[in-house]
This record gives sequence, structure tokens and C-alpha cells, in this order.
Amino acid sequence: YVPDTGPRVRVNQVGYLPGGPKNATVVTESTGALPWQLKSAAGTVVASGQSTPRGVDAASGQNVQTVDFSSFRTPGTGYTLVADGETSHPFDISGDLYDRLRADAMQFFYAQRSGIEIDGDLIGDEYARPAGHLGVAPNQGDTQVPCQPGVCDYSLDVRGGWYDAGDHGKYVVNGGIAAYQLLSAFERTKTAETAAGGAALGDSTLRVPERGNAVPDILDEARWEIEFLLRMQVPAGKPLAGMAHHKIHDKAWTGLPLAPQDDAQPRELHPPSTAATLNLAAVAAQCQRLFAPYDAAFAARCGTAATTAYAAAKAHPAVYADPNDGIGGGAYDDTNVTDEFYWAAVELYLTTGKKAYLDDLTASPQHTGDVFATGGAFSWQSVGAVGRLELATVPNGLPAADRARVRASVTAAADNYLATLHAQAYGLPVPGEAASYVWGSNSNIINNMVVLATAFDLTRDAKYRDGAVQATDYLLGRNALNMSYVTGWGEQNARNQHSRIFGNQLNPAMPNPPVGSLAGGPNAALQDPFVAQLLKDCAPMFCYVDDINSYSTNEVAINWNSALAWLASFLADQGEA
Ligand code: 9MR
Repeated sequence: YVPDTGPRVRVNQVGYLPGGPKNATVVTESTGALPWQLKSAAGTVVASGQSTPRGVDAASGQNVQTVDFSSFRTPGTGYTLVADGETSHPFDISGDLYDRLRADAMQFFYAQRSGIEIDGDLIGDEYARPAGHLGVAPNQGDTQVPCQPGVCDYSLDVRGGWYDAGDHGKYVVNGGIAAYQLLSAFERTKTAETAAGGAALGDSTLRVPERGNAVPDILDEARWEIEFLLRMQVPAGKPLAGMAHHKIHDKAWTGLPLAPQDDAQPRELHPPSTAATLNLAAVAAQCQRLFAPYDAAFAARCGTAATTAYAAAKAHPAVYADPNDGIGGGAYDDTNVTDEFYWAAVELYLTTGKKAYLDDLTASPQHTGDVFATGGAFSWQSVGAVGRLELATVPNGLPAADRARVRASVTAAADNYLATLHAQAYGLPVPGEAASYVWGSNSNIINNMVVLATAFDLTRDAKYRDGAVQATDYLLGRNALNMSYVTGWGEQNARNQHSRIFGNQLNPAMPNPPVGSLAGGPNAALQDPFVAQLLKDCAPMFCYVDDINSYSTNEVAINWNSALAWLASFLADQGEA
């Protein structure tokens, strides 16, 4: 199978910021420098130069050269780059390239909501659907969900939240990191110098039913998930009270595609876990401080959930989700919760300022160890870096020397990602090896960009911003497949992501994923049967196909779109850069 990858000159198909870095990659047989020309929409040559030979790119196996046209800064639409007889896809040079991406990436969450009718007037008639999983036949949940046999003697009302990804499951660890990242995008606008001063995330900035309620819409959207997370807590008086059930999903995998309201299977609560409990504690603590100005009662509910969950996790520090519990839903297993303990202590400390949490976080090996992994700073399973980023950015009473050390650890990680990015001919901040291309690789890449962006917020050193801006090119077309991984963005963009809701490829009566949906991205381990057969022996950056059947390379997921939303919000704030 040889994919049609189009013109061999690879650009950010959306465009470039006028004052930002402008790089492209040329796939070529040539080993000597090549002349290149930048052309306006009218075909006039507006800039020209020589490319830089880069040899064989490890991740793609391609012989490549790079073009740097950063010094050209004139805004316009329909530019093309010409080299080696090939003309790139067209792109813009503009300071407001990413304004809409911020809203698009955040809007995805409304379309994923469970337990509420999706209003076509808000996001388009093709996305309208009745509420899913409210106990209305043929649905059997989620208003009264029993545990798996033998796990507990009660049932819980765990309605609401977001469907995790292309499936109908809801998982506390992943819901937690996704809600965290939306809240963080919001909190960033209160602490970083942002171009728009946070107005872009205010009330009535998203198309959600809560618009106009005087609460920033991004908080409304996050709350939809937080309310679900709170419901997953084991009630007082029951065994493991205060812990959180790890997940709730169907007894067996549901069909593909299948609208949520048509799911007839029984739903089940799976056992509590320490990891889920700590994710709940972390996000609930964050909720408490961010909702305080808008809804004191809700903030207090979050505060109670956070403290009881944290105490329950300390009492039961090693209750792990079963790695084999993957029937009907993902396992999301994790047997190292040192990082979750750290993150939860950090959020509780940031919210309450209490010494007990400061002592816990200071004593954690995660506070001083190397928590910023090369291939992905953080993920649903690995949240030590989240704790570090929070301590570096959210105002707090950490002793000055320690705070400086935490901040230096963020910039040191950013320096590492920057060096990696400059060594990659496709300009992305992960090493050119198969290990970088895992399930959901795009989210790992973005989370490294989040570290770069945070380093910029902390230092105002333009090299970090340029790194985050340049790595965006990879996501939007400057890659081996010449493909934008964001639906509706770029000439050639992913639109057949694995999803039971957005099942257009299999059922034309269903929509494609909404504009702003991020695909998981290349996965060299080829962990679904469709690509295992189709893409056998692919070079890592080629291990992706825009087909609904490939859940291991091409799914949508809340934790991936939350990363995109955070990044897009940062990018939109940079203006002309
Ligand atoms: O994102 C998860 C990835 O890190 C794991 O390797 C993979 C296999 O366990 O699962 C991914 O999460 C999926 C979850 O298990 C079920 N819902 C869809 C998620 C995205 O594919």
C-alpha cells in the first residue's frame, strides 16, 4: 500500500504567522542544495533561496531538505512554495490564523457530551442527536449503573460527562486529564501575559447551551465532565468510600458506528482505583479555585470531593486498575501512581495553601526527579510534569529557591524539546524513532509543545514560542504524509477518524467528525487489525491512515483534543508573533 502523499514540498497547509518561523520540508532524490521560490497567489515570485540538505530522516525514511523562509513576512492568502519541480499546497501568512482553531478545538467537547441532547442550532443539524445514556430505551444507563458482578452492592447515577473517544466509555483518569487541560487553558489566561487577556475564553465564546450564563464557556464545558467525575466517587458508608470508580462502560464493545442513544447494552461500574481517585482529587481541587468566583456552592462541592478523594487515596495507595480489564472499554491501567499522588498534592496545595499538601509534594520523588519524558512530557498515565507545570505557573507560596528550581526544570525540558525539534527535518519535538510514534502520538507531541509554550510564558524568550509555532506545522501538513491531522484545517485533512458518533465513512446518514477534531496520529506499533495488515513495515511517520477502522492511529479522544485546545489557545494569543 503506497499512500498518495501529493506534492513533495511539505508546508503547514493552514499557514504561517507573519513574524513567526516559516519552514518547509522537501522530499527529494537530490543531495545537493535546491533553489526554492515562494509565490504569491497571482504566481509572482516574492522570495527565493537555497534549501538545506538534511539527509535521510529517520522517522520517515525519506531523503529530505528543509527550506527556511522566515524572513518573508507579508500577510496574504494562497501562497505556494516551489522546489525541485514541485508546488506545495497553498497556505496563508496571517496573524489570525489560529483564532478559530481555539474555538474549534474546544467545541469538540460539546459534540462528545453524554446525557444531554445535542442541539443542532448550536453546532449544525448534522450533529443534532437525542441525549445518550439517560436510561431511555434502548439505553440502559447511565442513571443507575450497577457494578460489575462482585465489585459493589450499590448502583450510581453517573450520567453526563464526555464520551472518551470513538467509543461509548467514560474513564476517570482520562476524563480527569482532559478536564484539567481545558481548565489549565483558562487559568493560563489569568497568569500569562496573553494578547487577548483571556477575553477569547469568556462567556459566549463557544456554542454551548450554557452560553450567556456569565460564566466563561470553557468552564461550563469542563464542568460537564467534572460533574460526572464527582458522581464516580464511592459514597460514604460503602467500602473504599471516597475513592473513585475507575471507569464505566458497556459490558461488551458497542458496534461501529452506533449513535449513543441507540446503545442497548448494559453498562457497568468497574472497581475503584487509586489512580482515578487521585485524578479526581487533582481536578476537583483545580475546580474549587477556578469556580470560586462564579459558583461558590459548586466550588465547595469540588473542594470536598478533592479532600475526601485525596484522603481515600492515601488510605488505599495501591489499588490498581486491572490491565486485562479491556472488554467493552479501554483498560487505562497504571501501576505507578507516584506521579498521580504528586499532581493531586500540587493542585490541593495551589488551592488551599495548606502545609500538609506542601509537605507531601515536597517529599515526592516527582518534585525533583526528571519528569519530562522525551517522547511526551505528560499523558493520561504520566502526570508528574503536570504537577511541575502547575507549580511553575499558578501563583503559590513555594519557597523562592524551590520555585526557581521548578521553573528551571520546565525551561530545561523545553530546551531539550527545542534541540530535538531542530534536529528533525520535519521540525517536531520528538526523536526520530519508532518509540516516539505511539498510540495517540499527536497528543504527546502537542504536550511537548505545551512545555515549550509554558517556557515562553515564563521567560518571554521568543525561541520557545517559535518552537511551539514551528511544531504546529507538523500537525497541519508538514509531515511525511502531507496530511493535516485536524479535521477541516489544511488542504488535505483527516476526516474519517474512528468514532461511533461521527460514523460518516460507514453510514452516510452520520456526520464526519466536527471541524477541529484531532486524529491520534502515526502509531508504529500498528495496534489494530486494519493497519496491521495495510501498513505492515511502515516507517514510523507513515504508520497512519485516515480510515474509521483504524482505532490505533486514527481515533478522536478527549485527552488529545484538550491538548490541541490548550495549544490553539496559546497560538491564538500570539497574534502576529
Ligand atoms: O490513549 C490510550 C493509549 O495510550 C493506549 O495505548 C490505548 C490502549 O490501551 O488506549 C488508548 O485509549 C483508548 C481507550 O483505551 C478507550 N477509549 C479510546 C481511547 C483512545 O484510543
